[in-house]
Amino acid sequence: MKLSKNILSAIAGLVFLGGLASCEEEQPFDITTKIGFASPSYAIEEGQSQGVLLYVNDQGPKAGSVSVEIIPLSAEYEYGVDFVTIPAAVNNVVTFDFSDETPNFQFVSLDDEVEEENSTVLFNILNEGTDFTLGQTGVISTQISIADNDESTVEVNRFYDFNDQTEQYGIPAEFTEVIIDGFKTDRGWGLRDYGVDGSWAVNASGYGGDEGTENAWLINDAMTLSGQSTAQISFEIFSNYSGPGRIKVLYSTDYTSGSPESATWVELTDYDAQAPEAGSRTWTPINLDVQGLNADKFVLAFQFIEATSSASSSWVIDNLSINLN
Ligand SMILES: [Ca+2]
Ligand SMILES: [Ca+2]
Ligand SMILES: [Ca+2]
Repeated sequence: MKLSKNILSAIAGLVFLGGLASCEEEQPFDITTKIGFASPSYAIEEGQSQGVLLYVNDQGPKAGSVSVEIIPLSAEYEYGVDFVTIPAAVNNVVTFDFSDETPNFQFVSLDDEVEEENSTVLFNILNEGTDFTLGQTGVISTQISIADNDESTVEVNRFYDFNDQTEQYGIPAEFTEVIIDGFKTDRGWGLRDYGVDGSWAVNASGYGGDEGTENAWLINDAMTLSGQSTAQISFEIFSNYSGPGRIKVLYSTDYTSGSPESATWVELTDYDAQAPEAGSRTWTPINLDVQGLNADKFVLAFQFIEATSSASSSWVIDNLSINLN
């Protein structure tokens, strides 16, 4: 009997130890209410908004104030310019009332038209201003990556000083001359050494030769547009002789080849206000601006009109720059 009593005691002891062990397994649970972010990261596109969700590791309803610090990883990424939060942040800290109904604040990326690097913004839950105990390392921080959504607008430049174009009366490389049917064909455009400081340049003349009137186009090869929406055109112009004959500056986004009359052209009438008088013999800078291009290509042209075989003016163009961006 004594032995069996000892065995019973031992069994009771084991049961007791087993009970202790199961109590100890429950001990790691921390009864302190902690708050953290629900996701370690988000990815959005510029112009989109994202709810930044928090959670509390406790059953049942919980409410309290939460303060979150906003840290853009680029100094150029600014509150109020590139993003805002709802509720609004003060000194890059957003404070809001967390509850089961509103477990998040809102991050709103502001859209712009600037091509830029993708941006990242970090968020840290702050001890100060937060009614909850902070969660484990990792969940007190989250981040949003914001992808830029603007097209690349590479700047494209062309410049012609014509100084390596020395074929007398020739048409410069990357240009085509087209004379409209019925007009004078023996003059028009041609390379001459009438340019700035006696350099080579392209000259429009109707003087001499056959009877008739000029309608001669000098058309630059098309420039491909890939998102560029503006063009800046500059050149220097000089006029000999004071008779009839003038230049028009135009561009097209649908000209392919052949007669320019089959395409749509926009005349840059700002040229007329800047152009020198016929026969003034002074180099004059011209600066023209085109906005709001939305096309696949840009074609610049000069049209020489109204000059006749006798006593007409001529016009020299040098240092032509075309800049798209
Ligand atoms: Ca944009
Ligand atoms: Ca942008
Ligand atoms: Ca030149």
